[in-house]
Amino acid sequence: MRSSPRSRLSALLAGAVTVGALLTATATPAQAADTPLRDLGTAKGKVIGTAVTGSKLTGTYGDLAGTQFSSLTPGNAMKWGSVEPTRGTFNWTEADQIVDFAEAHNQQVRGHTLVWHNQNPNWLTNGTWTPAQLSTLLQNHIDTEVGRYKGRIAAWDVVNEPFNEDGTYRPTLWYNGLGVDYIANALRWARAADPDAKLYINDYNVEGVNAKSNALYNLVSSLKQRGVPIDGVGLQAHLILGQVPSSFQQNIQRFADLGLDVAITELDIRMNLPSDAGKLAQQKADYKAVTAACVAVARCVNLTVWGFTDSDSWVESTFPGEGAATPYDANFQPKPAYYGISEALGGTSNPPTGACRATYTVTSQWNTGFTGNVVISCSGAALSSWRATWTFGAGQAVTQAWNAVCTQSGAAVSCANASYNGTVPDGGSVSFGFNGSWSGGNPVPVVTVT
Ligand code: 9MR
Repeated sequence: MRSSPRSRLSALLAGAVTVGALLTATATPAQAADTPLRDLGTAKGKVIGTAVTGSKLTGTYGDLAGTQFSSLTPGNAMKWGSVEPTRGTFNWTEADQIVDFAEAHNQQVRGHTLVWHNQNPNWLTNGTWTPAQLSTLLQNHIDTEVGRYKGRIAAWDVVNEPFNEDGTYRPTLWYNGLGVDYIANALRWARAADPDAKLYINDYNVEGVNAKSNALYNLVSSLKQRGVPIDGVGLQAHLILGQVPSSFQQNIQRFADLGLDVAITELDIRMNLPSDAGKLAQQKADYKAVTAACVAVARCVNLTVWGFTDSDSWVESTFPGEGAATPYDANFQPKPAYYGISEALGGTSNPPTGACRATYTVTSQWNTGFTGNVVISCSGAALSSWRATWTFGAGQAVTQAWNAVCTQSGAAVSCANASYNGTVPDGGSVSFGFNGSWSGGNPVPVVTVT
C-alpha cells in the first residue's frame, strides 16, 4: 500500500508495547485472548479508532480505549462550544486529557471539528457579524486550536457536514455569511497552522454513491484542482442495521482515485431495541462489510467507531427506541459486531462456538501489592485439566497463588490447575487467585487457556 508518513508511523508503533492504563482497585475488564483490533489494523495498514469522552478514560473504559485502538477522536471536547464557551475564555481540559492519553498509548488523534453548524458557543451563534468579522473569528479559531495542538494531531476534520441531502450547500452560519469559500479558506488556515496535519472534510450519508457524496466528490475534486490543501474525506457512517450501502467500496475507491485518503470517521450501526441474537448477527455482518470495504482500498487509512461501548453512544438519546450501535455492550463485553471488525481485519473468527476462556481481574491493589483473580469458564467445551498463561506488561510478579500452581519466568506466568480443580464442565467455571507485586503500573494482561 502507499505509505504516508502517518501510516509509516503506525507501522512503527505496531512493534511497540501497548501499556494498559494503571488499574484502580476496582473491577477490571474481562480480557479475551483476542488480538487487539489496533494490532490487526496495523497488519492491514489501517488505523483503528474510537471516539472518546475524556472523563471516562480510566478503569475498564480507559483500558479498552488504550489497548484496542490506535486512534482517538474527541467526541465533543474539541468542538468550538467546548473549547471557547465564553468569547476569549478557553477550556482545553478535556481535549488536553485525550491528547495526553493518546500519546501515552502510542495513539493518533483525529481532531474534530473546526468548522461546523452545531455545538458552537452561544456568543458566536447569537452574535451579529459582518462577513469580515465572521471571517476573522473563524481564522482566529482555527489558528488558536490547530496551533495549540500543532504536531500532535494526525488529521483534522476541518469542515464538518457542509452538505444537504440533495447535495446543495447547507445554509449555515458560515455558508450564509461567507459563501462557499469558507471551506477553502478554513483548509488554508488549518494548513498554515499545522503543516503536518492531514486535512479532511467530513460528512454523513455520503457512504454510498448518491447525490450528497457526488457533491462532496465534486467539491474535493475542485479543491484539489485549485491547489487548496485537502488530504482526505471522512465518511461518518452512522448506519442503520442491514443498510450498508452496496456502493460503499466503490465510493471509497473513487475518492482514493482522486489522490485523497479516506477515513471512516464515526461508524456505528443502530438497531431497534431490544437487541436479539438475530439482530446482533446482522450487525456483525454489517460491521464486517464496512471494515472489509475499507480493507479493500489502500487509501482507506482509518476506521473509527463513534464510541466503542453502548454505554457511551449518542444513538439512544437521539433516536428513541434505537441503540446497541457499537461493538461492545454496556458491560464492556465484545459483541458479535466486534468480531465482525476483527474478522475483516484478518483476526480469528470469534467468539469460538465452543471454548474455554479466562477473565483476569485485579480484586484489590495497594502501594506495592495486589490480589488477582482468574476465572476459567467453558461454553460449548469442557476441560479435564487446564493451564492459564500470560505475560505481565509492567514488571509485575506473582508472589503466592491458591487453587492453582503458578510459576513465573521473567514476565511469563504459567498457572496449572490444582489436583482438585482440573475439571471445568461445559457451562461451568473454576477460579484461582494470587497475590502479586507491582510498581509504576499494573496493566491487565491477556490470559490464554490451554
Ligand atoms: O457524539 C456527539 C454527541 O455527544 C453530541 O451530543 C452531538 C451533538 O450534535 O454530536 C455528536 O457527535 C456528532 C459528530 O460531532 C458529528 N457527526 C454526527 C455525530 C453524532 O451526532
